[in-house]
Amino acid sequence: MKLKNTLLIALLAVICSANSLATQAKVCMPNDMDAVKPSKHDRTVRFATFNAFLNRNTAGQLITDLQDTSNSQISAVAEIIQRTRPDVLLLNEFDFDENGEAIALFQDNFLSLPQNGQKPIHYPHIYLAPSNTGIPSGLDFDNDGSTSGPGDAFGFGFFPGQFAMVLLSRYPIADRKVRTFQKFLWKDMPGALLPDDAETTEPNDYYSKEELAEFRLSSKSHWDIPIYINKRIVHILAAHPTPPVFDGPEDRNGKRNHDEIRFWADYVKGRYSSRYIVDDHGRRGGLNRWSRFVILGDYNADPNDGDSTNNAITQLLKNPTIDASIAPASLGGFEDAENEGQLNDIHLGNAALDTADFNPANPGNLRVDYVLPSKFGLSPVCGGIFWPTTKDESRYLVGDGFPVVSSDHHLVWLDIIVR
Ligand SMILES: [Ca+2]
Ligand SMILES: [Ca+2]
Ligand SMILES: [Ca+2]
Ligand SMILES: [Ca+2]
Repeated sequence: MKLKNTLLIALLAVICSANSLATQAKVCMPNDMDAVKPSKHDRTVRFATFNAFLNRNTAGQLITDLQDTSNSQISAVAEIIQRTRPDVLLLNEFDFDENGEAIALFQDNFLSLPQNGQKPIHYPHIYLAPSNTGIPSGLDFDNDGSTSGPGDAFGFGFFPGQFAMVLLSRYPIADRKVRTFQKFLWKDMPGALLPDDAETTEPNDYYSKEELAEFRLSSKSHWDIPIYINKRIVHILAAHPTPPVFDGPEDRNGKRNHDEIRFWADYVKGRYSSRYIVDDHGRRGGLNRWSRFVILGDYNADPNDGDSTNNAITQLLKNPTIDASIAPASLGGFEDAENEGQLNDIHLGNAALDTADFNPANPGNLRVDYVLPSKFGLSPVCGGIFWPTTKDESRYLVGDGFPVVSSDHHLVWLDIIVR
């Protein structure tokens, strides 16, 4: 309790200064990790995003691992979900297989079984689709002289579907109204931040004309998944933009990350902004202004720290159609940054808002995972980040970051009233 009080006082000081400077968002966190309680309001729906680190090094390995109900990492991921009990949950970094075998095994062998005495949870509605990761392009995107390898795939990956994503829902999914943007070409975004080869006078020519004719914007996929909640339609907008690092002075990944985020910013901003957008079935445009939506996912972009290009995430946090007024937070994230220091000490952002537990030497902990509702028709109530402190009973589910116990990211949730 003492530790919690000390932390809380320090945290409140940081929140007050952070609020006056960077964000106007209200910080919201669960006050007791041992009992994350579902909201009482009957129209309140819990939306969550979790980069669950359920990717593996080879195709099929995840399915093999999911057959072993004693797998400790997968059990820890499942227990976090059972404790937080989201109604709608996006999992990032969940390897894709066409038949949905992996997600069925995750449900049957883990979520449906009590983990350390937690109540099982069942998701009757699932959405999954192919991801650009690991699909060979046949081109030499990373300029290493060969056209095979993870850097030449449409999205970085060692096999098709690595690092993919899946949506789990207690509410029905309007399957036939789902739109995917897996194949949308980067060059078709007006004013795209196409990287430049500084050695030539031609602008934006890091990728050749032939490469740009094939280069897909989405490193995984972008999905608009409408779900029915109490006779309303809420569009889940799911994506996982590429990390803005692992590149050179041309900043190809930083620029792609920026534009992958911009895609949703334009998609929700109305007819003029979204008119260039085309889905995988050739239908044009984005959402109209009277649509309810919740953006979910790991966007690999922190509003204050890390290596984002042009402060990419502010395209969403300051978007006129998005309500970013409630920022989920945790005491555990605040404590971890205090304990590990290094780059965390010079970060500008409030460490209680961090969602990823990264190497303190570089880049430090970051806020990269988001649940962002529309202003129209939805009202965020409160939320949190599942990041228990060293004094919490459930600490064993998260560890210090490395080695990874459950994931290097933390589940983020937001309770939202659907009006
Ligand atoms: Ca290559
Ligand atoms: Ca050039
Ligand atoms: Ca931080
Ligand atoms: Ca850590």
